[in-house]
Amino acid sequence: MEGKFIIVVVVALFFIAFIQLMKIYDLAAKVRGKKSQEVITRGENMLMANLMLVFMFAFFGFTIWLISIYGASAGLYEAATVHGKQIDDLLMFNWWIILPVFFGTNFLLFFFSWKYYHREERKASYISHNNKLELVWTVIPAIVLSFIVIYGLRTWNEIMYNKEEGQVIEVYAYQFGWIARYAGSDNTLGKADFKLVSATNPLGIINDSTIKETYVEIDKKVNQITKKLQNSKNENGEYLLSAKKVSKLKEELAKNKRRKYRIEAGIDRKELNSSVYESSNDDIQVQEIHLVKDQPYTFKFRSRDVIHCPWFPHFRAQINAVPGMETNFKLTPTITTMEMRARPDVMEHWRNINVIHNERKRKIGEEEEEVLFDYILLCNKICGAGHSNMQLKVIVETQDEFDKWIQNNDDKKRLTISGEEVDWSTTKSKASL
Ligand SMILES: [Cu+2]
Repeated sequence: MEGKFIIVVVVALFFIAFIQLMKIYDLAAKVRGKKSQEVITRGENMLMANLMLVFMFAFFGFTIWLISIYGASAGLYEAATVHGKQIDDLLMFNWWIILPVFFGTNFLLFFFSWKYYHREERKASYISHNNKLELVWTVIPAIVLSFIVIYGLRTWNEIMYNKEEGQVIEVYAYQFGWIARYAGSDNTLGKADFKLVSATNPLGIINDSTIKETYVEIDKKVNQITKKLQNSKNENGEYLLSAKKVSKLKEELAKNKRRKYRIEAGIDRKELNSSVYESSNDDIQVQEIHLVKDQPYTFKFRSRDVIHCPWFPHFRAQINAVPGMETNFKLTPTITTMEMRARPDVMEHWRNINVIHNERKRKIGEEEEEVLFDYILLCNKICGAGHSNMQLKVIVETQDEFDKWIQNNDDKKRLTISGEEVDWSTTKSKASL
């Protein structure tokens, strides 16, 4: 940290010194009256031309170095989904077109600047128009671009309009975390409504009991505020509280009443015991996502507050979670967590991560440990102060391992939301799929 700071200071000072030197040089030249600034010598032009070439080589070298370090892939390691491979192929296809064009055009740009630098005796030829040239630089890019666009569009359609539904899993985003919900044996998620979201019903699931609970909660608040207002009156019926406080309490009261009214207006009572709402009975809320290898899944995303961006980097899957609407993404994982951990490139990467991790642990006097690779769900949209906390572990496993996990309901039904422990038993859900 300190070292980096010193480097920044030194570089900044160097630039300031350089600018000051240039100023002095300029002044000195003026004093000497040797030449005005407009006269540029052949030597100076040549120097500029050569610097163009130097810059070109540095630019190319830096680009190649970056590619060698970060690779050309769309994410870490081999894509772990069926469509992920398609996305990586698409990206590689683009690279193979972009890189030759990048090197070719930049070479021409700098090479011509070098070759045709200004010389007194030389005169540039004047060409006002050339149809052939226009045709070449219009038609060739158009053909190449249409290849890129058609291939991209085809891949997009295959990924987004894939008919296979598979298991449905909902991912609910909030500031700052995720809740996942399996659709259960009927593979249909129970309806949910933002207006019913509470500490015990974080997804806002609609059913008789959650509505009742919410009403109890609202009534309690209404009673509290009403009592508070009544108790603060004197014998003449005047409030002892400040006018500001009274209007705030009244506002709060109206808000709670309005919430109840909205819930009542928004939920069709006739439908309440129909299958639409009963499908929530077998939904399972979890704190990590378990997936079975080679099985198709449909992820449905909702957001409670702001736009989040669910991102599975190893699956090459990302889509926004937008408040007030549902988005979805279909994917089929192809590599289990265990298989991924055993891959040589992954092992080497994590060996390095462990070296850094344990160095830090030693520094703060903590015991060393081995951290292992895991798939992860991240938020890829800066959504507030706790954005970086939005992580959810994802495990890809065999059917047997998954069955064992889903049937054991201790570790998956409890979950902490902003520090409070939530008891999931109050939200209706059965343990088995
Ligand atoms: Cu977020």
